[in-house]
Amino acid sequence: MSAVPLNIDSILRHDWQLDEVLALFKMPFNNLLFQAQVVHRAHFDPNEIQISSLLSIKTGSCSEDCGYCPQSARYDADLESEALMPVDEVLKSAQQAKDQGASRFCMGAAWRSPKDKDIERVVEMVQGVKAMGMETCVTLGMLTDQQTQTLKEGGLDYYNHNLDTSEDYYSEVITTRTYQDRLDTLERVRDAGINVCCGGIVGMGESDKDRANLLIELANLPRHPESVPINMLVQVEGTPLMGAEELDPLTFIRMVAIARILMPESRVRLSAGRADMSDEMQALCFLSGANSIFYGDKLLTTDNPMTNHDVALFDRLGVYSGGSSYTE
Ligand code: SAM
Ligand code: DTB
Ligand code: SF4
Repeated sequence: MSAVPLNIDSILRHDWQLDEVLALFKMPFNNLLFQAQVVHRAHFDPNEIQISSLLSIKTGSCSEDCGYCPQSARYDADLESEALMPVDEVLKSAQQAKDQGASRFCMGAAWRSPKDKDIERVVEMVQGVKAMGMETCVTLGMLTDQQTQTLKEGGLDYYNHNLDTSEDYYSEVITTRTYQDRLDTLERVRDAGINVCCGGIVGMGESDKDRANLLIELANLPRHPESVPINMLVQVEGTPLMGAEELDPLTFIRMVAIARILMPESRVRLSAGRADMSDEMQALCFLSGANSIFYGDKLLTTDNPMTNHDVALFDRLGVYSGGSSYTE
């Protein structure tokens, strides 16, 4: 029935091969979802979803050329740039996120890489958010060893840094830093003992082979990322990827299911793009093993579903928020 033997005691594998992952992309949809759900239930409460809220702490004017991103200075995306926010404003926003039920607060900055003095302020933010009883995540671009260490000592729980796509397709989307640059930052974060949040974007014109290779790259890291965000491209006017061919929603759902099968113990996060998904599509993503979301009316610069809509959806599906910690 299945291309990969069902093994719910799953020893975590780090040796996935392209042919077996491509076979998952081609297998009957019902079989794939069943397999993903079996793996999911062996490792998680199937009705519990972790929720994080996002805040853009430094917006726009980024020197990189990521073809999907409205924050690149190279594109004209009708975005107001903002310098690094003061700590007290960030903490106000974190308190609101906590009051709305988020268990983790993720702070994102439009940098290629931060300056050392930026890190000092980010550490103050991390400490303030932790003092409120929430987990912390930041995404700041490429890091040096010293910056990574400073963030770890400041108490940071997670670092988000995405591979975005396969190594082969990467240069179609980004030319200003390499795939290896990203892998180097991920290794620093892992070695410093910070939880890794790493995933990618689907819907940028890539093939199933690229999607499979991205998931293989993630699963074959020495340790699986604790959090794997699967973003559906948010097409933004002015960016090169505006007008990319619309993705078949079933392909996105397959991506989520295969991420679950390859990385059984990771939180698979249904990330950007939910505002363009039907409730039924999101329900199928949860059935496929997605068990975390970004919650709050905004992602970094683009719209997310309204919180009252998400509350109603959780209620209709009988799912609840919880399960924050992935402590060492
Ligand atoms: N500048 C840092 C970096 O690139 O690592 C951190 C912020 S960056 C906005 C974080 C991630 O957001 C990107 O790696 C990408 O995966 C995702 N992202 C950005 N724009 C997106 C879009 N239009 N649609 C979907 N995901 C997007
Ligand atoms: C991730 O993988 N997705 C989030 C988070 N990590 C930082 C960001 C999505 C950004 C979508 C475009 C925007 O709102 O600017
Ligand atoms: Fe800059 Fe990050 Fe956007 Fe790339 S994804 S342009 S690095 S903010």
